[in-house]
Amino acid sequence: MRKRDPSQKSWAEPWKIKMVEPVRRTTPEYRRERLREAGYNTFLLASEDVSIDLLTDSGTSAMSDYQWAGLMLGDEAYAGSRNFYHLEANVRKFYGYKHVVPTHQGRGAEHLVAQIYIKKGDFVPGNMYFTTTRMHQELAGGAFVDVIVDEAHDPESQAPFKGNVDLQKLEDLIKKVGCEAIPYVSLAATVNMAGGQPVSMQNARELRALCERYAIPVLLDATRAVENAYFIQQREQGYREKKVAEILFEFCSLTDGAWMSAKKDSLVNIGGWLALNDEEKFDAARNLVVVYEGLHTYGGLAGRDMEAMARGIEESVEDDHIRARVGQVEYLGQKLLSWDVPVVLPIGGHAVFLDAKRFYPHIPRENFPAQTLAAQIYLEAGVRTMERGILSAGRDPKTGQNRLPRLELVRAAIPRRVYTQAHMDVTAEAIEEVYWNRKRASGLRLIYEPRYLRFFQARLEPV
Ligand code: PLI
Repeated sequence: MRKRDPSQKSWAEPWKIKMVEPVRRTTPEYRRERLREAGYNTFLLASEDVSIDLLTDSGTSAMSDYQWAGLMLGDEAYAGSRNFYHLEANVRKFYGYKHVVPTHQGRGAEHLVAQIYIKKGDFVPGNMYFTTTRMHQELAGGAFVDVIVDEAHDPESQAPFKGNVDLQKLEDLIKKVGCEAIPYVSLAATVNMAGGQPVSMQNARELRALCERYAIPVLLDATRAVENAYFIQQREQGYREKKVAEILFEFCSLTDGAWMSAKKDSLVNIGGWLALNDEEKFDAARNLVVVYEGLHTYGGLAGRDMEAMARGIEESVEDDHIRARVGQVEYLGQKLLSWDVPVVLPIGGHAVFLDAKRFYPHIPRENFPAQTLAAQIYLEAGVRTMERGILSAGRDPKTGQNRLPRLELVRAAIPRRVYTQAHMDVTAEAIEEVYWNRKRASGLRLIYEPRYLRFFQARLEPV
């Protein structure tokens, strides 16, 4: 009997569509006007003026019928909602941590973690910064120190685990500042700003051993840890036969706690949590959450939201789901690669990242090549993407100077279970056309810059 090689077989999404939402199409003239009004910042466009929205994979996923059914079972008690206990049980079961505090979203948990662990003058090493994570570390009096492997800053490196921590860099920092000045290691898996790149199990294990020697906790940004587990299954020796759920559990067991934006992996439109194994730190978190989010059994969420999150966790770790999710991102990335469009390699878990430095070598960094590219992609086809370069990096709080990250990227993030391959085709074709006409683009300059996380609300104009 003739059989296809399993590695050559197509995959299909393990779901079918039950409800649809119309997408509006617009003309280039219309978009040019909207872009100008939005100060050339894709965050300031109205969603209704966007045809394919790849701004973010955060809170933009489609929930399943199982999750929607869960919304109807919301127990909206102020205290002790049954949905909280379901959420707590699933965080324990799938992530393995002892104690759980819900928060309204990821940055709510980042705020608590930073306030509880960091004291003024501390250093927080991490595998590349993330905007809100670093902001909360700085607001708590800490200074973020990048200890990711060098390959992470090289968009052309094809290393399979570009999210890994460089243990030498970390140990050098520990020796320089002393372990008392390091409240925890901030480990993200996958690493968003590096292009959705994963951390290997081996690296996490070695990190754990190093930190144990110096009694430094390892805290995980678990926002896309399921995607990270999928990459371990695909790329790391010894994990091919393991389920993603098992790999996730093992990975988390190498850390002391985690914060979560459930708006990504967990397939909900709002929600997050903080989970800690340490009793005392948990007690502090349970106390502080009352001040900023809500009682420790709802943390700023409705009971129904916690139910959707509990159910989303179960669905997120299914092997078929995660294969299709990352597979769709890979599909878009490979298409662009086959047309020689410069993208970050390897293709990440949640998004395809375009390398704006290679796209627009003639646009100087101070004229925001990546912001310019995001604007051009919207103009071309109504596809919304996001800058991840010098604008997102912001200014050094001490010197006030622009931070200059090596990476100057545009992110096309794919919401989960929302778009079809045809949407990916249209997106790829639009980006290719922008690439054909790349020499005609000129940069942008800032005309308004907010104090915090400037990329969200900055306004620009063409130079
Ligand atoms: O947007 P929040 O507050 O639910 O989560 C903050 C957050 C924390 N860590 C990581 C790795 C993130 O990616 C993250 C949020 N990311 C957004 C909004 C994004 O568009 O990637």
